[in-house]
This record gives sequence, structure tokens and C-alpha cells, in this order.
Amino acid sequence: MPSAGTADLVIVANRLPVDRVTLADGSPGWRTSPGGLVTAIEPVLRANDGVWVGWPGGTEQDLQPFEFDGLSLVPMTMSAEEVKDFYEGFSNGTLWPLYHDVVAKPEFHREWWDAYVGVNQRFAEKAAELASEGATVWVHDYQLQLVPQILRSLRPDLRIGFYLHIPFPPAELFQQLPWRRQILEGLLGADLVGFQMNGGAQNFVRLVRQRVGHKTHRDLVYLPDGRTVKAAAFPISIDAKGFEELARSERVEKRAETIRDALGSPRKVFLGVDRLDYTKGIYARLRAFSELIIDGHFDVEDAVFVQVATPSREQVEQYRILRDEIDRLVGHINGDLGRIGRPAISYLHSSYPREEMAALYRAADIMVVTPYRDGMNLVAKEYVATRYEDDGALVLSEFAGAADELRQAWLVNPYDINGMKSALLEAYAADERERGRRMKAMRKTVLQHDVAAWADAFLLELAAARGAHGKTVRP
Ligand code: ADQ
Repeated sequence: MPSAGTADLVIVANRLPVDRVTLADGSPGWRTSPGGLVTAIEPVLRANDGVWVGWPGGTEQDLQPFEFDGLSLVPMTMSAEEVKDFYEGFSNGTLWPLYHDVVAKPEFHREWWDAYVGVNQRFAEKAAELASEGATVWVHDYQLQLVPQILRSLRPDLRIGFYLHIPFPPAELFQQLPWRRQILEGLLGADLVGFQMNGGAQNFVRLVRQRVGHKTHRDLVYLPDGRTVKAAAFPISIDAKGFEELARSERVEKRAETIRDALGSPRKVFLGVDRLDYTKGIYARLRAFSELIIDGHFDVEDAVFVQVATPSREQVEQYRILRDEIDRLVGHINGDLGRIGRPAISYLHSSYPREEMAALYRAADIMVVTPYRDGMNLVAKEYVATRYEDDGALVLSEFAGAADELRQAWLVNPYDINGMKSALLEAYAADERERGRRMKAMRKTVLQHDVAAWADAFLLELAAARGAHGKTVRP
């Protein structure tokens, strides 16, 4: 066993919670990445003298552990080949499409798998080196599914939790993976495996029974060595109060007004905000909107669609193809339907600070979230959190995890364009009372189940996990 380190809590994630930036004096520095995970985990990290292990992006090689804003960060390096084979390849060319209902075709390449094993091994070794005797290690997401098992073999004293942020697919799809058994065994190194939805946990337990042959009962897996592994759902959330406060600030209110003015003060603003990803259903939603104009339900003077799509994974071919397709579609729609100074779709590729996101949410009458499959979808929850006057409408795909909690949204099947058109139109035409009734209920849900509650629930369950014998981390 390697000698134990000093951290009582180790977070292991593909990415560090910071991005590389160039400071005013031209030297390289860091900035906290926008995102809920940092907000959720930061207080727990601070309370437990924790460290965060992850890749800062890029291929810089001589990175040392550092403190940023009071957080202890341990950067993992990645070679150009690993970025290609582990990150773009196995993580985003194999697992991402496979775990999202095969919306795009997953590719299976043996050299990608080899890189995945190698990177997982390095991350596990680093966590083993940093964790104190009996510490808690919380491993995140699909890029690191082998870490729990490797880590357990290096450090049997640890309490290990794993959380999957994306859906865990049904057996019928997971079965395609040539390395299906290794992935299942990798995850079984954890004491607790957390999923967004109950369905994911059930898929996992069923696969373990069928493919690995372990005994299972409800949400528990019994291993031959006497250990038990629990699989359960912990739906992730957002810093709801933080978003609401931001939305209430005068600056954000003013900015929201400016945005509406800049759009030409249309009667209604539709909004979509996504990473530019083929799982998000951007193409179909824009088509549905444009057909409503063509069918004469409204005009470009009445309504505009603002679509923010941050480019993502640009080296992966399927993402380039998608970007071209959407560029072309927006060009067509605006060419055919727009008027001078009044495009039907206002299309933006930028990434924005949280404040600007809040202003966009405030400026939007109808938020449109239509993924073909999504683990949760935080955008839907963020929109709800900013609507403190119980106004605004949410059109939400049934296939987003968020649809389980946000039942009062206008729920749609994103494969059904006519169904989507009807829902968009209903949300557009709904009266104030109807919108208010729905939003009020959704706001209650989002404010109650915030990201702090999510982290607490996971860590409490991990502390109670049977078979774990380490120290308990304070949520
Ligand atoms: P994502 O697929 O990235 O997350 P999502 O849950 O919507 O999807 O989170 C996106 C986050 O990025 C939101 O917090 C949003 O505000 C932010 N964002 C989006 N566009 C932005 C822009 N242009 N500028 C700035 N910020 C932007 C994965 C899973 C989800 C799951 C989350 C968390 O795919 O299903 O909800 O992890 O577990």
C-alpha cells in the first residue's frame, strides 16, 4: 500500500474547477470555471481540508499542485495523444454517444480504450497518494469509471464514492461496449455509485447481475469478498438561491432590459442555452419555431428566438458536423423569414459569465430545453430559479432528467416536431395565471432541492454505506 497522504477528502474529476487565463501582465493565471459542481463541492472541500485532482485542459506538462481561492488543486497533465485518444476518443467519441441513447453512433477503437485505462490508472494513483488513512474519495463522471476499482486495489482503507453526471444506459445499449465488463467492475470498486435518476441505478444493478454475475437485491450488489456496493439516484441541482439573488440585482434587471431593447422589443422572447452538442436537440427546436412563423401563428415582430450555443469538443468530428448543420439552418431561417433588423433567430456562440446568463434568463419569456437525452439539464433549473415573480414558461423535453422534478413544465417529445410546435405555441399563448401556477410549483422544487442538498445527500449516504470503514467526512 502506498504511504497515505494528508487529505481527508479527495475530489477526482476529469476537469479542475479552474480554467487557464492570461493575466493583465501577460503571465498565465487561473480563473474559477463557471459551473455548479464547484459551488456544490467547495464548502465541503473547505470543511474537510480536501483536495481536487483534475486536468486543467491543454497539454502543459510541468504543472505543480497549487492553492486557488483557498482550494487545494492538483493538476493532472495530459499528452496530446491522451487528449486525442482518452478525451476526444473514448470519453467523447465512445462513451458520450453510447450513454445518450446512441443519438450519434459510438465508435469503438482499441487504442482509445488503452488510453482510457492508462489515464484512469494515473488519476487513481494520484488520489491514492493524496488521501489520508481512511479518507473519503469522491470520483466524478464517465471519463473516470475505472478509478474506483484501481483505487480500491491500491488503498482498501478508503471510502470511495462515484457519481455519474450523464445517463446510465439500458442493458440493450450498454451491451454494445466491447469493454462492458471492465467498466462495470471499475465502478464496483466504489462503496456508493450515484446516478441522476433511479432508472440509471436500476440499469447498472441489472447489468452487474447479468454480466458480472454478482448477487443483487434492490439497490445493493453483494461482492464475493463480502463488500456491498450501493447504487442510488441523487438528482443534481444548482445554487438556486445564488441564482435568484443574482437575478434580483439591479445590474441584471437593467441588463435584461437592454437585451430586450436590443432585440427590438418583440412581444415574446424564446431562449435556448446549450453546449453545442447533438444530444441537446437544437436543430429540431429551431425548425419547430421557424415552422410556427411559416404557418402564420406569429411573426418576427412578435417573437424572436435567442439561441446561445457554446462551441464544445470542437476536435470531435460529429461536433463539427453539427455546428455546420446549425449554421446552415439558422442562415436559411433568417434568410427566408427575417426582415431588416429583425432576424427570426439570434444565434450566439459565446460563453458568458453567470451574471449575463441570469440576464438572458430574465429577458426570456419562454425557455426552450429540448434534449434527446440529458442526465439532468441545469439550464432548465437555472431559468426557474431566476423567475422570482413566478412568471415565464419552460418548455422541457421528457428525456431530460429535470423533467422528473419539473412536472409543471410544458413537457415535449423532441422527436415529435408537431408536438413541439403545439407546446411552443401553448407556452407562447398561455395566460399569466397559467404560467404563474406552473412556475410557482417548479420554483418550490428547485429552491428546496438545491446543489448543497445534493452534495449533502450523497456524502451522508456514502458515510453510511455498508462495508465502508473509513473516516466520515462532514457534509
Ligand atoms: P451539460 O451537458 O454541460 O452537463 P447542463 O446541465 O445544461 O449540461 O449544464 C450546462 C451548464 O453550463 C449550465 O450551468 C449553464 O449555465 C452553463 N452554460 C451553458 N451555456 C453557457 C454559455 N454560453 N456561457 C456560460 N455558461 C453556459 C452535464 C450533463 C447534464 C447535467 C450536468 C450536471 O450532460 O445532464 O445536468 O452535467 O450534472
